[in-house]
Amino acid sequence: MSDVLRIAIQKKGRLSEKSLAIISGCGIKFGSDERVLKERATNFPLEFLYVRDDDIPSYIHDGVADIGIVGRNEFDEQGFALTVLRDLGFSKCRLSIAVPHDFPYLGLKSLEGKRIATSYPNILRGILGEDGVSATLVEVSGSVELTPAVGIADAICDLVSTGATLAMNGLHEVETVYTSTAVMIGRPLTDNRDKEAILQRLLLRIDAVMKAASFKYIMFNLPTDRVEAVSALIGGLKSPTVTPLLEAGWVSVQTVVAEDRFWDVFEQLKDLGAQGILVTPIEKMTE
Ligand code: PRT
Ligand code: ZN
Repeated sequence: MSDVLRIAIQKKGRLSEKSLAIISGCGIKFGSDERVLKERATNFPLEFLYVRDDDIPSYIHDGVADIGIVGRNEFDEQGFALTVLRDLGFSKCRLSIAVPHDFPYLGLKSLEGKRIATSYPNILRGILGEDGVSATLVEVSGSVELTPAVGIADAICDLVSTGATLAMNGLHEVETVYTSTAVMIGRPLTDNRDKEAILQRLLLRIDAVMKAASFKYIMFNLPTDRVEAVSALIGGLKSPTVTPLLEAGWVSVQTVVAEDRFWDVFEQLKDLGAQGILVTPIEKMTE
């Protein structure tokens, strides 16, 4: 196989570290010299292009890169006909309407005829359009939070994660209109079977890494007569591995539990008499 798959990754910013962590979690090795703009993985046919996140969708569209990792917000705003290959779940944020404290906000209709500053005019236009609201969109590329204070907008529509920036600028978040996470996007590779095969290998690894991250492996000792109750509790997953202990009336149980249910399961296991509960992260996992 002679071809390489080219992936565009944000050079420096909120997406960079986690994008690279996912790829290296796939066992793919590469340097980490911040000055490099392009590099080749040493043990997988993958080439990295380090670019600004705004450029990623157009680079893929133009064939400069084959796939890339961007915020869904950027992808939807730019509107290129590309495919979302995977939702990677990190860099979670929301696009929200925020207004100065003296703005009487009662819903999107309150924005009728107002000036709204945003870096996401296409997404916002779509949302206002659905509600039949017509407003003047003031497109700015940064410091959106400043625009009401300097008198160029009545409200803003901007990305929020903690909300601290809005609060610092005297703005009040009144409505979330869109939510975003990092996504892996790509163009059709049907014209290149080698690249398509590399992509499928990469996606298989990414799926295993993401699946592993959403589960924990747990082991514990349990009175034998509680095995059924524990199986019911763990539910949804394949039956746990149950091994008899030397001590009569006790077994050792090994199973996986979804991360989001972990504490709930942990507490109930204790109530059911489980002892010596050991919990470990899982590195890779498949069906
Ligand atoms: O230089 P380059 O163009 O590559 O980077 P950039 O500065 O355009 O992007 P970057 O790194 O800031 O963001 C990349 C992506 O991260 C965005 O497209 C989103 O998908 C995602 N993301 C997640 C965020 C935030 N969280 C976020 N909080 N993008 C921006 N913000 C802003 C927010 O608007 C506010 O101004 O960060 C500030 C702090 O937010 P609070 O709410 O925590 O105070
Ligand atoms: Zn950017």
